[in-house]
Amino acid sequence: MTDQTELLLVNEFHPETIARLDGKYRTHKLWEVDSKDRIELINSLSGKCSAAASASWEVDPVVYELESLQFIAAFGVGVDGIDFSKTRARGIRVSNTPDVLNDAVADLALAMILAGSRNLINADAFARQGHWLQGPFPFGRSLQDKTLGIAGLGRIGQAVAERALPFGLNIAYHNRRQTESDFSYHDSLESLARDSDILLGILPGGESTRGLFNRKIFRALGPEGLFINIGRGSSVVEEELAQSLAEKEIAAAALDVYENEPRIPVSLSRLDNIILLPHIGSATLETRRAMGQLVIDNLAAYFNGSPLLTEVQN
Ligand code: NAP
Ligand code: 8YV
Repeated sequence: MTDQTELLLVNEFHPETIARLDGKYRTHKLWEVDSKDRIELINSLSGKCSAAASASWEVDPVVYELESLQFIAAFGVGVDGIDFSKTRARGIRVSNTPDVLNDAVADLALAMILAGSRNLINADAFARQGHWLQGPFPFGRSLQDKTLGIAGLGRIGQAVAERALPFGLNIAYHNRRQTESDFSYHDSLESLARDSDILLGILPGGESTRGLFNRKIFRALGPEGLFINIGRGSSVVEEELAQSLAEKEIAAAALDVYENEPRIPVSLSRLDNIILLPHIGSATLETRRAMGQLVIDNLAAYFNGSPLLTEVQN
């Protein structure tokens, strides 16, 4: 039976989870309301509704106009969509969905490493289009004894490293702080890039990582280097990546994330030495369901007055 607790749903982050929340709470769907009428909905919920659920990377700022808002349950681990200056100032608590997506994102990272090293997407087109009849496909690159540089050795970065070791890759990494791992630490991204054959970004978004992957880093990676980004698009200067790829300052790239999703710059999409994926790192049925369950469990904990399962400390 639906209880009468009011819940604001900010965007359609996962239809299956939304349907489960519809069955549990009195839900209000912000995205179904015209932008100009949203403030009216928000005002009508004032004093009655204290919780919202939203995609973690995208939150309509009108949500902060809800005076009684005390909790945002975010679907996703990267909380760059949350305005922490507002949540901090107002004591609004935030939860996210860490760890349950590590395996799916790390699996995709390995798929990108393999597809990039062996040029799989172009190989498929080559075979399909009959070019094989004119001669063999150009050689790819082996992984054994190469160095995978991980920018962001956190939960997902660690899962990528664990998968990469059996392929014979050496692991190096850069974080702001050295971890306890035995992997070789670089205190700058440029030094990591210089030491890497494959440079993989799995950094959060936000101001501290904005534009970190720029031409200087691509030049340090070098003409045989493969660049992969599965963290946030805002960490890459996309036009400089396009120039480095076009001028063969690096060999190839594979991206899952972009600065202005779902838009991908033409300067990137016209190149044939880049693999472009539509932000599918966590997009498996099982993982999205587990993320949804964590949103549901955090909301239940909030409404019961229990500790949140995965509160973001901000
Ligand atoms: P995490 O455990 O917090 O790891 C983030 C790592 O990045 C930490 O090791 C952190 O170390 C490092 N870092 C943060 N800011 C940095 C900076 N300015 N310079 C250098 N290193 C920095 O997070 P996670 O769970 O692994 O997730 C990482 C990110 O992946 C998320 O925030 C999200 O943006 C992205 N993601 C993408 C997908 C996808 O579908 N493509 C899916 C899930 C997550 P220090 O704090 O020591 O610097
Ligand atoms: C998205 C992600 O959240 O968790 C993250 O930070 O980038 C993804 O898992 C996902 O696209 C759902 O919005």
